[in-house]
Amino acid sequence: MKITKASVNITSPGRNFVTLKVETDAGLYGLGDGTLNGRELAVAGYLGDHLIPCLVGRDPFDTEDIWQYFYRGAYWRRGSVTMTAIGAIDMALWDIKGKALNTPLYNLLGGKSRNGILAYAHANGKDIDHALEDVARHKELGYKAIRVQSGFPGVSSTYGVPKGAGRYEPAERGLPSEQQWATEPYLRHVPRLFARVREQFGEELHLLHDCHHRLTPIEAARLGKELEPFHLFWMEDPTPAELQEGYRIIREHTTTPIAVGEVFNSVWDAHDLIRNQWIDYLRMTLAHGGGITPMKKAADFAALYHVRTGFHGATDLSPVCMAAALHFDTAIHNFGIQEHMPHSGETDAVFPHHYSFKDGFLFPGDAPGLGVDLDEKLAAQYPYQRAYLPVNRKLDGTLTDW
Ligand code: KDG
Ligand code: MG
Repeated sequence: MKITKASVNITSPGRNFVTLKVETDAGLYGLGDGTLNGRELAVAGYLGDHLIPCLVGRDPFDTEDIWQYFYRGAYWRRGSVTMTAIGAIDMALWDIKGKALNTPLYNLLGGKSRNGILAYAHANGKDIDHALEDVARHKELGYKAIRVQSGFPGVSSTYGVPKGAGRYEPAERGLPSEQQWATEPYLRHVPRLFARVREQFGEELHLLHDCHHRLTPIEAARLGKELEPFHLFWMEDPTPAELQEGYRIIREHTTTPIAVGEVFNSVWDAHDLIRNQWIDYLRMTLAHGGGITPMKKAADFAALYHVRTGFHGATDLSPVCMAAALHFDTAIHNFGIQEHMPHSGETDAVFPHHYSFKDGFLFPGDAPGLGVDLDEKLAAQYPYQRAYLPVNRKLDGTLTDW
């Protein structure tokens, strides 16, 4: 089989998505997600200008060699744009492989290690009472694991909490908006939030919280320690991870499990975190981590150190990435949990798919390959619209970490 053509589709059914379609002389095609929130056109350009010309003519079964060719052959390695572009190609090739062999992707990665994928939802509220209402709503929908975020006194808006009614979408159209941050009131507020959640919902529910990299290691250590009585499933992104050894400080002070990595793009971003057992869950996704080929190796490496996966699954990853993630989650042994922020009806219509949700679990379906498609006609009705994640500043105007 030979690759005859590859093209990039950009569509915005409520938010922007970049999809790579790789076509072959066997009449089969594969899809890969190349969406990088707020930097979509950079990945599309990188694919179109630099990678696609080198892809045409190759055998799509050669997933390992093609991945190494783009990773090693470029001289310039890593970075979110590069790795998302390589990831889109890799995902599309595995989709073709599954279709050619007439089997779902999970069978190519080890078969079924479990029957369903434990999913966690997002519950948000402008204050504790509203957050509790949203936890109750998600529990009613069947979720067994819920991430809880709420606004806190002293700031006018908080990242991760919608400003008005309606569904929460991290990116906003137009230029970046600015939001506020204040560490002390946040640190006082979060233990109160989780005390109330446990009081109302008991011990059975898995609870998660995302700090969005806003804390220093010692502040995160304090928060983790104060959250211990509420037995969180994880505390996410407590501190930026460029300095991996910062996580040692958190680890030495608290038994609250730690998840990190939605901004990572290589196993080298997590090498020390994993081998020193400073984290419990790796959140790097298939799309941003360079695709299925390197992520299988990263997951196997993590397994040696008792680290499990907890893939990022926010709405900025398209249904193509969600489908790939669910096959991966089904197959690997050290799966932990999968983030699930359901896409809008418009997005689901543009990307018809076989995966499904029931009683707190996700299922990849049994269609060959990824089991997801792109309705190009419908996609063309939603042209790209510039959008960014918000920027956050402390009350004195200083930019925060992300
Ligand atoms: O693109 C980034 C957002 O999806 C991210 O900020 C959401 O932190 C997030 C999460 O855990 O889903
Ligand atoms: Mg996060």
